[in-house]
Amino acid sequence: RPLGTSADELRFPPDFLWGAATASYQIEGAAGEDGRTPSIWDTFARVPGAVVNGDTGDVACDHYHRMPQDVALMKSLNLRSYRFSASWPRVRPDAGPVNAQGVDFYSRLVDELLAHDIRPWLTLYHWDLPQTLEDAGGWTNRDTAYRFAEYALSLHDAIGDRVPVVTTLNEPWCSAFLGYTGGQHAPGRQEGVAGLVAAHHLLLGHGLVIDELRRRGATADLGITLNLTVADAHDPDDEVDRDAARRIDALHNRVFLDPLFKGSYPADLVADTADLTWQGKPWPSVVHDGDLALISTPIDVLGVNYYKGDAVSGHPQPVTTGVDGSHAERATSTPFVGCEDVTFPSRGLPLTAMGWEVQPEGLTRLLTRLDADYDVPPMYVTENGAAYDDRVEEDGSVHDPERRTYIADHLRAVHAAIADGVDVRGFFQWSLLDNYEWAYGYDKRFGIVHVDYDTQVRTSKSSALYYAEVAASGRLRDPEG
Ligand code: GBH
Repeated sequence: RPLGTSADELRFPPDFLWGAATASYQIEGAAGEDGRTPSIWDTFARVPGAVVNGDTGDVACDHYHRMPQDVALMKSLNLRSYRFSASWPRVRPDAGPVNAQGVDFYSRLVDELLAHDIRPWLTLYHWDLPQTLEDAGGWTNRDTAYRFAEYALSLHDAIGDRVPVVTTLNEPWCSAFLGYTGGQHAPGRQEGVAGLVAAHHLLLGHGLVIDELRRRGATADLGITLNLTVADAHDPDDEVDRDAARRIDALHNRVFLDPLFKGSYPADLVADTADLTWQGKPWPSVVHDGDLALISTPIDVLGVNYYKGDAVSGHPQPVTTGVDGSHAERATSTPFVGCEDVTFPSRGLPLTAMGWEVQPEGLTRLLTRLDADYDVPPMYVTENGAAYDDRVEEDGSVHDPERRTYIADHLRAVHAAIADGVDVRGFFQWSLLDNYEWAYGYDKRFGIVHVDYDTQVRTSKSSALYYAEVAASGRLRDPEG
């Protein structure tokens, strides 16, 4: 057995993939350079009240101009893989013809990674839809799925031969339900059922890409990344709470998992949403014959992003915590369509700077549940991490003991799932760098590397040094030791 355990250290499989992740709009900057046109996030960031401090990704971490140094930084942290996303409006400005300069940036990035023996992990879509497509209806327009496939294939033709892992979508739940139902994310639409319609078209885009890449004989591992939750009834003996937890599980997890791995939408979700119509017809009319067969085309890897689970109640609650949109001035609706009655009570667990409860054991339960309930391919934790209020000391160092503990506790949770026989093959820190935290702007720092946004100086936090040691040794030691 590859796994060894002793009282004070846990050993991971020797080929376990240690990595860190970022996303194009969150780090690149260079928003108007080399032919890139606006995405929905460039637009949304300028809507008054949409983003804390009105922050935009215009400059972000200036990674577009500092890419070689950032790859050297990854190497110094012993990373074996780097998960990044490509900007659609950089590769195909206004969703039009391919932009050679845009493609060249990703081509140089991939070469730089390979030269440092760091495995590139490409995400095709991490939320930056070309604004021109949103102007035509965005993800509520079926045509967007076909445009996504067109973009994906053009990027694959340019760099696919050098990229060993390609995932289509990052967290379609956020794109669909924060973008079109709750309105906390771009494009900021608060249109209830539109989230379900967008979710279907995102899944269709995923299926079209996987199917077409298979036809072209792609050699890369292909997959998708989902953000999943563990929805626990606040009071497990209360039927109303149990039913609320079931509905949140359906609208967060199974709405994607079932089409991908069972080729159908969950019956309870369809029944719950039977009254919701889109363009005058019941919303499932957007599901055409053949769509679910495409969407359930087998994949090679499943990316799982985990930050926290949720306690769920069907009763009014005085105290809620970590709820999406709780900070937003303008978005007042829940991303869970038809769940206006659902609340997320605090469990009194420790909180990160996001107000999210720290719940590492949820990650073990999530991975184990996926393995039990679905015929999943090998899984990777493609994001996990935490925001804390870090500051640089006078000697130039950044001490973040809470993040070290957070990392250790979640790696222990992954180890427990592997020890239970679940096939988990890698782990990516969110994030390599402090970056643009969407509706929270630069206010929240998720990096294991600190970024000074005035000087663009990068400083590895003590958590980065801890993670680098784990990555090099494959062993998890006491974070305080
Ligand atoms: C991931 O989302 C993202 O993939 C990544 O880009 C992001 O930086 C990271 O997590 C940290 O958040 O309060 O209305 O603004 C995880 C799921 C969904 C959690 C959106 C934060 C905030 C919504 N995220 N949510 S809102």
